[in-house]
Formats: sequence, C-alpha cells, structure tokens
Amino acid sequence: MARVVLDLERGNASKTPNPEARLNPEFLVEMYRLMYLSRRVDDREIMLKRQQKIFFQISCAGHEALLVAAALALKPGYDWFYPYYRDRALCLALGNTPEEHFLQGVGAAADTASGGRQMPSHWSNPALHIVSQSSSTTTQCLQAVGCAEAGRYFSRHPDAALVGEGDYRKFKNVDFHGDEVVYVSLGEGATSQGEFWESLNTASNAQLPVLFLVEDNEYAISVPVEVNTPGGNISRLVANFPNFHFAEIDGTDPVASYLAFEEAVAWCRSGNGPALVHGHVVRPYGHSFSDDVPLYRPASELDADSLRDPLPKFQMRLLREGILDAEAINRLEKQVDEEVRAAAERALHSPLPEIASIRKHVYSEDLDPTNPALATKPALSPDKQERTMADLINSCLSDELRRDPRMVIFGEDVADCSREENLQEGRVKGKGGVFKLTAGLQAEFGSDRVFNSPLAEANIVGRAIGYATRGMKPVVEIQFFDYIWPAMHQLRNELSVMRWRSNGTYSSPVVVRVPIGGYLTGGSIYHSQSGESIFTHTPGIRVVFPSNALDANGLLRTAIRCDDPVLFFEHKRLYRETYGRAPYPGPDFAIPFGKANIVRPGTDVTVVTYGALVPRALQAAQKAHREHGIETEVLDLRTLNPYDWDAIATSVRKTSRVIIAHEDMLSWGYGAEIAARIADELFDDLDAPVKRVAAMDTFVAYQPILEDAILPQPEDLFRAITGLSAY
Ligand SMILES: Cc1ncc(C[n+]2csc(CCOP(=O)(O)OP(=O)(O)O)c2C)c(N)n1
Ligand SMILES: [Mg+2]
Repeated sequence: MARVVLDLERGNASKTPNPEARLNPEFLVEMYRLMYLSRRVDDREIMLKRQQKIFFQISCAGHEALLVAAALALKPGYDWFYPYYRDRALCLALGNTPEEHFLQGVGAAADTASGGRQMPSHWSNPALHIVSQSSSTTTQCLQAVGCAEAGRYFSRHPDAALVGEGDYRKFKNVDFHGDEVVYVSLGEGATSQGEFWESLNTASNAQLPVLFLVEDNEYAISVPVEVNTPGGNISRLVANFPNFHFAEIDGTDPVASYLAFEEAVAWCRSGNGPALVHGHVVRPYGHSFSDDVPLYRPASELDADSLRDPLPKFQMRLLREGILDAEAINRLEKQVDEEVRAAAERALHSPLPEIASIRKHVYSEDLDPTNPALATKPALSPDKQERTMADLINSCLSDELRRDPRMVIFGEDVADCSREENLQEGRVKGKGGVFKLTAGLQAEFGSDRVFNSPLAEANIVGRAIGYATRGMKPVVEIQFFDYIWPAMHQLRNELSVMRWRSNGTYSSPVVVRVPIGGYLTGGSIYHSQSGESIFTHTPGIRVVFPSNALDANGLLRTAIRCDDPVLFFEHKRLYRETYGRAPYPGPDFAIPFGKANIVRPGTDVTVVTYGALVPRALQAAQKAHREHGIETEVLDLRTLNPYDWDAIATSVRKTSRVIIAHEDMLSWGYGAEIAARIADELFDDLDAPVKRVAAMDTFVAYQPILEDAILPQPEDLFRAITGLSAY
C-alpha cells in the first residue's frame, strides 16, 4: 500500500501543490519504515562484523531522515545518483534491497555493486542509475557535473543517442530524458577538497541540474567541522555562487528535509541551475566500526547528539500525531527485522567470486583495440602533401567529430574563441590550443562540442568520466604533461578502475591527449618532463606514444573508437618535425594497439624505443652502420600498454643484444620492466647484458647545455650500440 502511494508521489512534487496532501499518513509511515530498515541493516552488519562474517562496516546511522527524504524527491532509473558511503538509506529508498547490501559486506559473487571487489557501502546499480562510487571522498562531484552535461547534450542532440556501429557506441545504450537531475552527496569534511569547489564552478557556470547534498554531521572521522570549514558553516561559504538554489535544513527531520528537496529538485528539473542542500545531522555510530569515538568526543557531546537521533524523534512524532500507535510500530519493526535477518542469512550463503574472475573487466571485454582486423591502409588520395604530426592529429579529431556525434572536446584553450560572437563576426581568427592542435574545430563543429574548461585539470578529467559514463566520447586535453597531477586522483582512482570496480557494469572510455616531453630548448622545468611509466603502472588505462604523423593519426582514431580509457601522449618536439611527416591517410585510417613498428631492420643489436627517441635511435643506428658496419634494428613500440612483446622477443632472438631507450628517467622507468622481462624470458637468447639508455635521474633543466646533458642524445645511443656490439 505505502509503496503505491510513494510511486505516485515520487518526483511529481510540482503536480500536487498542497504539501499536507502529499505528506499523507502512508507516506510518513513509509518514510519511517525506510529509515528503520536502513538502521537495522547497519545493526545487522555490525553484528556480522563482530562475528567476522563481513570485513568492513560503515553506517548511515543519524543520516537516515535526510537521505530517505532525498530519495523520495527524486526518480530512480530516471535521475542519476552519485551517493556518498553514508547513503545506505538513500539507496534502499531508491530500490536497493537489504540483501544487495549484505552481499556487498560478504563480498559475494552476486554483489551487484562490485562482485566482491569493493568495500560495502560503495554503491552501484545501473538499473537505478546509481553510478559506481570509490572510497575517494570527493571525486564523485566532478563526475556528477559531467553526467549532467551529458544529459543536456543528448537532449540537444537526440540523434547522438542512436547506437553506432564499428566503435564503443555498440556497447553503450544511452538513456536520457532532458529534465533529469543528478544527485551527488558528500560529507562536510569532504567539502575541503578542491574538487568540490571545481564542481561548484562548472555546475554554476553551465547552470547544470546537479543537486549537491552536504551531509553535515560535524565530524570528518575525528576532525571537527570548524577545522575543515572556516566559520564552521559551509552554507555561508558557498552562498555567492550564481544560479544556485540553496537550502540549509535540519536533516534529522524527514518532513522538513523532504519539503526542502522538493523545492531543490524542482529548481534543478526546470533548468534554472544547480542546488545545494546543507543538512545538519548526527553520527551516533561513529565514523566506522573501527572508530573509537570517546577518544575525541566527550560524553556530553554524544548525549546531546542522541537527543537529535532521527529515528526515535520521528517515531515519537508518529505516535504523537496518532499516525501509528505502539502496536502498529511494533508490527512494522518486527516485519523489517525479519526481512533484514532473512536477507543477511541468504547473503551469507551466497557463492563467493571465482579467483579466475580477478582479471575480468580490467579492460573492455567487448572491444579489443589490439585486434589486427582494426588495421586499415592509408587511403590513396590525390593530395600527396606531407603533413606534420600536428596536422594529422587535428585532421583525425576533425574526421572523428564529423563521424561520431557523441564526441566532444574540451580542455584549457582548446576552443577557437570562447566569446564566440568574436569568431562569428570575423573579429578574430581563433586559437584552438596552445599548440593549435584543435584549431578550427569549434568554428566547424560548434561551441557545445568543442569548448574551453576552467584552468583546473581535475575538472577536465572528472567531468570527462561523467560524460563517458552516459555513453559519450570525451576527447580531452591536458595542456602539458607537467600539469597532469591535479587530475591524478581522477586518473588513478577513477578513470582507470571504473570498469573493474563495478564488475563491468560501468566504464569510462575517455581519451586524454597529453603533450609531453623535452628537447625544446627553453621549456624546462615545467614544460619538458616525461613520466609515462607512472601510467603504464596503472591497470585499466591504455597508454599510447606515437613517434610520427601517420602513427599519431591511426592510433588516435583507434583510441577514439575504443571502449577503454586511453592516455594519448603527443611529443611536443615531434609536432612539427620534418621527420615522420606523411600525406593525409583518409578518415578511416586506423592502427591497432600493441603492434610495434620495425623502423629499421637489423641483425646485430636491437633498440626498443618510442616517441622522440625513435628519430634519435635512427640517427645513432645510421652512424653505427657508417662507422662500424653494425646493423641495428630499431623497434618503435608505438603503444606502451599494451606493448608488443612478440616483436621484442622476435628481434632479441635474432640479434641477441638489446638496448631499451627512453627519454624519461632511467630508474624505475618504462625500460626497467621491459629489461626485467627480457632477462626473465629471453635469458638463453642473450649474448650481452640488457642495456638501457635514458635521462638522468633529475628533472629537466632550462639552460640548453644542462638539458642536453640530462636528456639522452643520439651520441649516447651510438655509444650503447657500439658498446654492446663489442660483446
Ligand atoms: C581523498 C580521501 N582522503 C582521505 C580519505 C580517508 N577518509 C575516509 S572518510 C574521511 C572523513 C570524511 O568526513 P566527511 O566528509 O565529513 O564524511 P562523514 O564520514 O562524516 O560522513 C576520511 C578522512 C578518503 N577516503 N579519501
Ligand atoms: Mg562529516
């Protein structure tokens, strides 16, 4: 009965203007039932944790009223949800079952959130539109913003939602309504993170329908609110963001909370912009099972909090207002207790995940970017003009924007001109990137497909993940590799692991283009670094590093059509080099990942390399041939993850001597892994030690004589080649 009433009411607030009529007795009883259900799931989990039948517990206790109210004002499977780990009551009220929550605790194979890969309370449920959450306290905010942008994009470009062939779109069903709201929540402590403020920035600027909920229980583990929030009140700090609807409420009162959420949701749904609800709550069970609260909170404080516990408060109200009597409450609670007990029992007997399943969903199981069938030949065209790497990257981006209506490009300075009237009226020519790689794309494809981001790298990658979650293809740019670090949290803990942690139910196949590298004369320190091995050490991300124009074009096309996240490194020094230019290969030229290129065949020694060291290795090889008659085989890996082990092994078996050369620092660099594997698997084929040529273990310096000495030069490679040939 109550559920029926709820389904009629849910999300239809504006249709029934009289709150008294909406908040009828059945509705209030259902609110209480959901709050009590959430509390009892927590209590049962705590018991199971004590019995060591589950391995982690964090509760929703004290937040139930606020979260049930939020859920009932929104529509599961229609709106989108990025819930904090405290949000058990929200998830139950959206339609999660108690059994699903216990399956998480057990780490069962049938755990719908992660298949036993994540701690409990890390919510995920595609049918309800609950997006897989990590433990990182604030990464969800920017993703929610991107999710809202994607919803708006599809409503403006409905054709983009059609399933496409021949790329990732085949595996991404799009679901949008045009007036959906994106819910994202966090604790008051987490509002200290920069990404929270970056998300307010874009939600405000773009007037996005994002409903932020700050659950303020006055503590972040043991740290009180005044340490995290100057003045102790987040509402006061955010009050000047334009386009927002704000509400500060008693989150222990479900009725007041529900009315506040109705208004906030209506504001977002009608396209006015975002909303931020700041709910004051309590935390009666401490931070988590392992938290010893009396170490940092006096008994007087805890006693005061217990008077604000939403459960007894709401029960008293229902009794006082004659909505339920003691017997009815008893009956309801007994029913819930039994439901919870039975659900836990079932979960404890549920099969555990197979060890053999561990590697599943690190990458897409649907689309393999190493498939040789993806390879095409350059199209024959009358235009034989040799193009630079910069030209052919730009033409690939342009071709793919034309082919795939789900693709968008954003980043710092990538637009031609944000004040587009200046472009349209011919007052300016347009910039299109600090290296001009995106020049002309906004002018051709419009400002909702190619646009500038704020100067905030986490903003770029976090939003891109949100877009990709909805089935779009963001191809974003980090202006210089040296400034990728603010986005590192999103790259390492989110982008790379979204598919694995959700057991294959969510993914984020974003392309991140990153100009990288030195040899610039005058760019150092902070425009010249390398560091690719940090990302090849991150499972879930494909890492591409082309050395010439044609490879850049064909590999970028594979990256864009691919179903995995790709870090696409573009060496700045190679953008406009004479080396490696090529005619335009047509709009469908593609190179599969994981296939090395023998750029110079040889029999005496192998150089395994990539990027800017390819032309330098060739120079050294030619000199070694000229002066000593040594035949060097130069292998350009082209993609670093996956990499072409077969090509390396074949070459090493032939030459028995190998050098791995890269521009990045020597120690713990990319070459260390390749060298170790050669030593392990090809030991019997070697006639000499495995050698590496790489940068010094320092940063890259500004003064050209220092930069030259720090970075590996053709002369260093020449010495290594001749040295090895002496064995
Ligand atoms: C980025 C990050 N830093 C630190 C942590 C460890 N941590 C987990 S919860 C938490 C406190 C969060 O407090 P708050 O946001 O107020 O939420 P509450 O637990 O009070 O609901 C911390 C420090 C984390 N998970 N992520
Ligand atoms: Mg808190």
